[in-house]
Amino acid sequence: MIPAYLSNPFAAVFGGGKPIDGGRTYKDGRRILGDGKTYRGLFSGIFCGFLAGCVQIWLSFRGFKIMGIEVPTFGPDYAGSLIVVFALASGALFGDMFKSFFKRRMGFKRGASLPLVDQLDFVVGAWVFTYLAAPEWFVSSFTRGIMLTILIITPLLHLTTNIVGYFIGVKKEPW
Ligand code: CTP
Ligand code: MG
Ligand code: K
Repeated sequence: MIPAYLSNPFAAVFGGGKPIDGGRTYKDGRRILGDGKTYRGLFSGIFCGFLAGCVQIWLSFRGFKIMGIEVPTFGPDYAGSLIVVFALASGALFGDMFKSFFKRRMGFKRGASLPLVDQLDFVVGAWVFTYLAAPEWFVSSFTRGIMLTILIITPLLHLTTNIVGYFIGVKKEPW
């Protein structure tokens, strides 16, 4: 999940400039996505998440231990792993963008809080993209156990990073 977890904050750090919707409004008169979804954020976020995933794959080449315990990382299919890493990083930001579209339709302004949805949009996006790229990743009960853990800890983790982002000035709101 590291590529998905990193693409979001890096989009916030490097984002800005031309909005993806080009400033256009939808039939309802509201912005299609809003100024919070920019090309720079999208591409820099995907790039950083992908890069982090490449480091993970490189580490799994060498074998990766924390406190002497072998950490299961990627299997020997490195090409397949690169695709999954890309799916996680890009799916996270497309999930986030998809959510913004629905937030605008519901009349929520850019940055308005939608609890749980704001924290899990990128997780769902990352999983949908990964499922499309490599459905075999979802078959094991080990994976399903991890998925449940992620759904529980992510809202807390996300809130913590956003509070940090707010205080260092890269986020406008602490959520
Ligand atoms: N960001 C960006 N491009 C993206 C995603 C995020 O530039 N594709 C940047 C924006 O500066 C955005 C910040 O990261 O304000 C935080 O992202 P997020 O919380 O997802 O956006 P919000 O501003 O809250 O907008 P929305 O209400 O649409 O979620
Ligand atoms: Mg937000
Ligand atoms: K978000």
